[in-house]
Amino acid sequence: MNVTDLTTFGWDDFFEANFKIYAESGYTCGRVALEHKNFFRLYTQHGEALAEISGKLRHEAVKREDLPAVGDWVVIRSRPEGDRVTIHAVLPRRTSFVRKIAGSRTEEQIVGANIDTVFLLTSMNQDFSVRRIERYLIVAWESGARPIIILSKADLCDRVVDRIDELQEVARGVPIHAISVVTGRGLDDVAQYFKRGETVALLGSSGVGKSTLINHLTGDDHLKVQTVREHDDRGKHTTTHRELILLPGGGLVLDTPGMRELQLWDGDESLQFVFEDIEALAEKCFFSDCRHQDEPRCAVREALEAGTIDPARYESYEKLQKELKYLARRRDKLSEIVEKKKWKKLSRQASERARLKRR
Ligand SMILES: Nc1nc2c(ncn2[C@@H]2O[C@H](COP(=O)(O)OP(=O)(O)OP(=O)(O)O)[C@@H](O)[C@H]2O)c(=O)[nH]1
Ligand SMILES: [Mg+2]
Ligand SMILES: [Zn+2]
Repeated sequence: MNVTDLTTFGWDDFFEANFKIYAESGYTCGRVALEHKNFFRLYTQHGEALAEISGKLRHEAVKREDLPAVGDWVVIRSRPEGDRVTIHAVLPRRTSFVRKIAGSRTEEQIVGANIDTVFLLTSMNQDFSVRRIERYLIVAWESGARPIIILSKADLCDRVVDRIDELQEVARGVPIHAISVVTGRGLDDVAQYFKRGETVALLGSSGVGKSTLINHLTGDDHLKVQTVREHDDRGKHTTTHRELILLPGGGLVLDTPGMRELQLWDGDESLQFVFEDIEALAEKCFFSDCRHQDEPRCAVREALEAGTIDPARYESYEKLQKELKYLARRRDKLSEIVEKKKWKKLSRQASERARLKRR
């Protein structure tokens, strides 16, 4: 059998060190490429494999994040029967891109694990939104991956330079690339981010061209793409699942379904970082707990009146701040519940063991 070096899929010393405790018991490793309803597709040393979660792992998991997500390195053992493998553990994540699930429930979703670089895509036609990019940047910084802003469909826009200027204000040093798969513009520039063993995730609304870019990189049309209806913000959601794809030139890329909303999960520090300009002003307010409403000598209000900060940007900052505060409260409640659940599980297991002993 042709044995592949796991570093092709991003394996390195970090994962090696965390795998040590399993190494002697005959376990091996794989990386989650795709999640189906009841099983996972993995990249392993011996090619692709289908995997199921062991009963023990499923039983012991108290939160969704305890279970494997796309991009995770998992500890596996092959089964004597059939060609499936069993997942016994998830190795610690180096980075994880987490959002709150869509809708009102407070639950996190791991969009991708162990991502090195995240492309935040926004197309240059009707999808273009500086405010959306601000939100994406917070989640990206929070994930631990390096964000890159990609403006797609440059061929459909005659104000490319203006758009880049507009974004530069909020990007705070994050590289911005305008690309087009039609004219080929910028494609060589983005090629630099695809390196052997490194993982790039593509995120953005439906129809911005994520799958099209990947098809261009792989040189085939493995992924389905579809024309978007003009002026229909519901889009069509062509891609329906997340998939980690190995590129012919080395490197891995994660295609994701378009997100209608990217809700924050956590990110106080990232908010401060993304809105450093406003945070710096707030420090100059006379009152240290200034709410920037009607307090005297408020540097933020002064800047807003003088026009040195964009009111729309300030509004977005306030909105995101509120969202994070609300989430922090919900999460506190949630962790209390999880803690209780964990105790219940543990004590149930203990009494079960005691019962078996007595028999
Ligand atoms: N003009 C132009 N069209 C593009 C470009 N890139 C992608 N498209 C078109 O945009 C449409 C949507 O592309 P997809 O790649 O399916 O978009 P996606 O981001 O994967 O969408 P979801 O899978 O729904 O999230 C297709 O018709 C593409 O041909 C580009 O650079 N220029
Ligand atoms: Mg797609
Ligand atoms: Zn103030």
